[in-house]
Amino acid sequence: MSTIGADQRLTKTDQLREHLSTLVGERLCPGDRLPTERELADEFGVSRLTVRRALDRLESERLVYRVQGAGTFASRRPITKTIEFTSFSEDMRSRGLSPGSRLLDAVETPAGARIGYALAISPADPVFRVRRVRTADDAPMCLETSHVPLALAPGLLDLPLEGSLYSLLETRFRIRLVRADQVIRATVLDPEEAELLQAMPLSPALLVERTAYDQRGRAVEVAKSLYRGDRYSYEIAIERTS
Ligand code: 16G
Repeated sequence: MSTIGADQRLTKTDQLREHLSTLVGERLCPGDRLPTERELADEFGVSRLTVRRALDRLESERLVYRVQGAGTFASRRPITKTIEFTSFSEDMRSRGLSPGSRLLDAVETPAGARIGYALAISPADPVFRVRRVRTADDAPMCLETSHVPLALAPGLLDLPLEGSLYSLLETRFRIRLVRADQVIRATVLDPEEAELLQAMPLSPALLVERTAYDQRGRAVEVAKSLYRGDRYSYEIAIERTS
């Protein structure tokens, strides 16, 4: 029997919750079944009520999900995003996941009014538009459309676009992106987006619109990133300033 109750500062429910959260995070794969309530109660020498409360917490934190009559299962953990300027590739690597891309299309097109305004160029000026499905450990995570002024990165479309766009901008064009304005909205996937992200139509998603600037303050990229709502989340550290 494993012991619980040695740490006086935490209730038994809290201790069991911590233990199970480590089990789910480190030893179980998404979809694996947890031991039954009875097994957990026996193993840890606690009541079934304590077990149920610990599982309720994990369920509300979306670390596990329950299926009536079948048991409790480890969830696919959402990837948490810190508010730090990163590329998709850096973001995924920092979470121990392998980033990837599937190129949908890459074209040269006039900027148009909205993108032109954000990039501080004329609506008639050409931009490159690159659409990619971004993957983490080969599973679709995000649908991304980036616009970059042709004048800043001539020949961009002749380069391999399956890797990191930001690395290409840095190594080939000496453009280092350092800052962005972002708007984050809740949305749902339309049928085409859902198919590309291998999700159900109308399932929830996070839409992030970004204008990214380089070290000289030039707007270099206007992008839309559409993340699967069940796989991605933002973590923001906030502090009281007064
Ligand atoms: C991030 C950016 C996106 C950029 C991409 C480059 C957000 C919301 N968006 O996904 O604008 O195009 O990184 O990533 O963070 P890459 O260098 O791996 O291609």
